[in-house]
Amino acid sequence: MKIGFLAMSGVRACDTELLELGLTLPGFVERSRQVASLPSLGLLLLAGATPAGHELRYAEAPAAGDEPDWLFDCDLVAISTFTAQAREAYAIADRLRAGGVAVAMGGLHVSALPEEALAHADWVVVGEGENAWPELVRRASAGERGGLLSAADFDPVDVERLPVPRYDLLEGRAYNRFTLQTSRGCPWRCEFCASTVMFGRPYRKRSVGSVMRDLGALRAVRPHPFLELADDNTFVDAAWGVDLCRALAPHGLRWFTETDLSVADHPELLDALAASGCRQLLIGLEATDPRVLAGVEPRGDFKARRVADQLDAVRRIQDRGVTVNGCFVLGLDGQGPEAFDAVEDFVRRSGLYEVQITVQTPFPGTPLYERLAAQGRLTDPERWEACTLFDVNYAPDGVSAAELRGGLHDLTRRLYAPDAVRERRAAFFERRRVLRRRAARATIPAT
Ligand code: B12
Repeated sequence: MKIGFLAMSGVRACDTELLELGLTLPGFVERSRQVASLPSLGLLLLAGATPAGHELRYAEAPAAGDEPDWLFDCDLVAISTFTAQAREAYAIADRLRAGGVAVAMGGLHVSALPEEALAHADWVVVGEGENAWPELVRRASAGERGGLLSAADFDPVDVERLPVPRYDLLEGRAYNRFTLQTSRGCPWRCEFCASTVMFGRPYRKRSVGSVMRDLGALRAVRPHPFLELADDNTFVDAAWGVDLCRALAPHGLRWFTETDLSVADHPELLDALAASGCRQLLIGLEATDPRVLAGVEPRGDFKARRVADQLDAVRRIQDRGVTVNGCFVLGLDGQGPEAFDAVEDFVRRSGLYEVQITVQTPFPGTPLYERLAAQGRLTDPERWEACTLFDVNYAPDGVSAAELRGGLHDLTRRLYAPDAVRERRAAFFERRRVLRRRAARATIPAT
């Protein structure tokens, strides 16, 4: 069969005022540019898991209508999508099917809402695709017309036996960054997390050797990639983290990942990170008030417990030369209008190099979605295009929806204004210079 793999690409927001701000504020635009062109690791893995004998091709569509014509010559097209672009992906699927092409859909959104997706796709896969996909391909090539497959009906995905992602299918396309996975899931259970819905149970890390295998496959086609690890929480195991960094170091790459604040508790890991080319850690601080964070992570109240150390932990990491992108969620329950200033104040005091502010977003399948639905607080329950992390689609309880939107705009202006961005960066580099001078003086032997 001719099999096409189609990812929805790009970043999204519906709020036009925020979009206009985004176009003018450099700090905001920069991260969007960095991530907007990430390839779909999920689809590259599925391509790697496809039984031999089929012709494979990969594509990306920023919106419905932008899908390439050659997809219509395929026998089967696998579409991956997140919630914000689910409706656009459905529109493409409808068109492909009208053109006689069989469509399979998977990913976070359709895993939460398989029945919805079945109205637009012949095949829908719930959960991780590596073991279900080869069976789907076998059935489709044997003439079966479609159906619902669930990862739960197959062997659990063993992260030590993941297929090699088919980075070669990306051909010459331009990307700022390339994704690679070192682990799946996260031990924490944050109520709003849309990612652990898929990979969360249990947390699984790969051996460093198998990660290096994938890096080899990537470097065979892109010798000097900037890596973005597509993990949920990379450094759950600090000792393993040190091994990973030591294996990455000789490659001379630059890389970025997401992890939690406990990374700052391990000096050896921090040294290894810096030496390995890690440029930035994205860390969900979420809020600065422990009362607001109480219960957000129900397993160990991790987020609330770490508040007292947030400031110092950011400094410990950045003092090693690795920048931190501190992420804050606005509109959490119990968060009043004081939260906006509190974030700005924290950013200034901590010296955070980078900051990301988003609004709490009830993604389908998350405990947050269920709770807000039960409380009657979802204002647009199925307006999936508003699930962007930048649009307000529920009734917050500490401020009104309008105040939340206004506060987000205002804080965006303050945090991403050219001067604010310049000052943050200058402060980081100035501190690095000071620390380096101090270290150099300490190593000069006394005469
Ligand atoms: C890389 C990434 C991106 C890339 C995606 C590139 C691409 N086209 O795939 C870019 C930068 C484009 C992106 C954009 C956005 N993202 Co994003 N992104 C991620 C990130 C960091 C990693 C995703 C990843 O690679 N996972 C690893 C792969 C292996 O998993 P996977 O894709 O889920 O694939 C597996 C299964 O889902 C399944 N599968 C997937 N597709 C298919 C298809 C078929 C046919 C089958 C059988 C199986 C199958 O099999 C795969 C292997 O097991 C996650 C956070 C995280 N840590 O996971 C957020 C995340 C996925 N993003 C999120 C969001 C909100 C967005 C944006 C809306 C942000 C915005 N405002 O624009 C946009 C959405 C735009 C869009 N394209 O739909 C949310 C999604 C929640 C949700 N339910 O939608 C996440 C979880 C982060 C979060 N904060 O909650 N993102």
